[in-house]
Amino acid sequence: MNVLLIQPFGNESNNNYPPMGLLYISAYLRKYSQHIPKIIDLRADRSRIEDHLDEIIQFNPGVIGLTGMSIEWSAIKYITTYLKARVNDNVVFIAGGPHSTIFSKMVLQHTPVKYVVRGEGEVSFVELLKCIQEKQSAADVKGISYLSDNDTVRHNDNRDSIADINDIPFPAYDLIDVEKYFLNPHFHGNLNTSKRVLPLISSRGCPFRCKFCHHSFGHKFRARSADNFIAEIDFLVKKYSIREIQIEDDAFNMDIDRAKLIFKRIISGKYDIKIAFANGIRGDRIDDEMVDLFKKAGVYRIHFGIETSVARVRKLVDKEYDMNKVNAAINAINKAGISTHGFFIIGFPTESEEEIRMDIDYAVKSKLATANFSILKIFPGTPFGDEYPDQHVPYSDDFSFSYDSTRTNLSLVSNDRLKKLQRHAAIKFYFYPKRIARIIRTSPSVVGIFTKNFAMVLGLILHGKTKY
Ligand code: B12
Repeated sequence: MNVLLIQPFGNESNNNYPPMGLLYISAYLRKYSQHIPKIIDLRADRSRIEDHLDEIIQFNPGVIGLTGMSIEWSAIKYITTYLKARVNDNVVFIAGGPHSTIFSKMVLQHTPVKYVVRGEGEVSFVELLKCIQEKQSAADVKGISYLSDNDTVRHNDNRDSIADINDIPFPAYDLIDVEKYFLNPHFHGNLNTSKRVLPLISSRGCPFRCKFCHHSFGHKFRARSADNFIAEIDFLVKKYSIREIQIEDDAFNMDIDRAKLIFKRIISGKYDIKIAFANGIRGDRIDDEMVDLFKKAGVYRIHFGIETSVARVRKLVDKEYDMNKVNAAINAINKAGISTHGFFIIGFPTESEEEIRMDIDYAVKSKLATANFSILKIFPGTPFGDEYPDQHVPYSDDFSFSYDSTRTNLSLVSNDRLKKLQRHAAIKFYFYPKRIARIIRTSPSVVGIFTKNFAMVLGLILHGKTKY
């Protein structure tokens, strides 16, 4: 069966991060089925679905699948409704990815989507396509939700995670025009040393239970072997001459020995690439040997998910880590000349203005080079979402789902005050002489950081929105 997979482009999604979810399920599809995948990424070239209609009709898909974050919800709705009216009636619409996983009912009731694949999608998708092709019921396919004949929403049992992720083939980059992403890459943290940059994922899952997080890949940490991961770097360097990788794991250094082995292999492989930990790394699982390996291997930027430095709030959020170890890691990495970034969240339930200010002071005085201060969103499917079932972020527009909106606020601070504190945090953090000197010293491209990162900060200060 021809399977068309679409990455939507929404008003709020101003990045051109490659559609990793679609690239992985396509590769898996090709390895474990006869189906023929095709990917259309509207975000990569800011194109409209209307621009691709002829191409879609010609491909004649049996299934059309969409991915997307919540900030891309209106685009998911528009694209599925637009195509439903123009492709033949037998086409089955399927959705997956962060938004559809946590808002499966909303997606099934407000779009022509017949099935939602929740969470890790590879195995569920292959099984579901088999049912669709053989016109069998999908009632026993784990990990999916769908509209039953009487239009009630059915959620089949969750699927166990893939035990050995070394079984999953490398992302199917041949299904996209990779050169297009090298034109003006702005992925994660929008800071890159080269335009020939791609994201890599060396593990899935995170054992920690931070209450605001989706835990997209569950709590079991499943790691690719160093051989498997290095083979992908080798492939991307040889095939696409990449000069930089951005590691997107949720918990890359859970297994410290594996992490060190990977970096020893990158060093011995002489790949001459730059590396960023764009989605954060566990600051409490870093030692001097790891910092040394990072430096030698070309790591130039590391993000830390600090979220809050205030002990009472960290406990409340189940954000377990030893702050002394995290501070020691930030200091050592900064001393090694590697640029550091801190993710902070303000507006936690019962959080006071005083606690938010304590957190801002911590950030300002820290050795971090850059930071961003997001405002908590309570999404369904997160521990906070279970704890506050009637406080899920209400939808009025895609910005509602952005970490810059104040659509959910259970803190002791008013929405306006919270927004003012977010601006105050950015101003106090960035307009601090020592920080400016640190940014200049540790940034791979001073021009880049002032044009891109400061533009992001100014956008937040002036317009209350972080433009990625
Ligand atoms: C890289 C990243 C980014 C990138 C781009 C992400 C993107 N997809 O476009 C950037 C930096 C731009 C980004 C920004 C934001 N992000 Co972000 N990001 C990530 C991160 C760390 C990795 C994404 C990734 O590559 N995952 C790996 C791929 C393989 O996973 P996947 O896409 O989920 O695909 C799998 C399944 O979902 C499924 N699947 C996916 N699509 C489909 C489609 C079909 C048809 C099927 C069958 C299956 C299927 O199969 C795939 C393989 O198993 C994730 C965390 C995570 N671990 O995923 C957060 C995450 C996606 N981000 C999140 C959020 C909230 C944001 C922000 C909105 C936060 C903010 N500041 O406001 C911003 C938005 C910024 C903006 N305005 O553009 C949330 C999403 C929540 C939601 N409901 O949308 C996540 C899940 C983080 C979290 N743990 O809570 N992010």
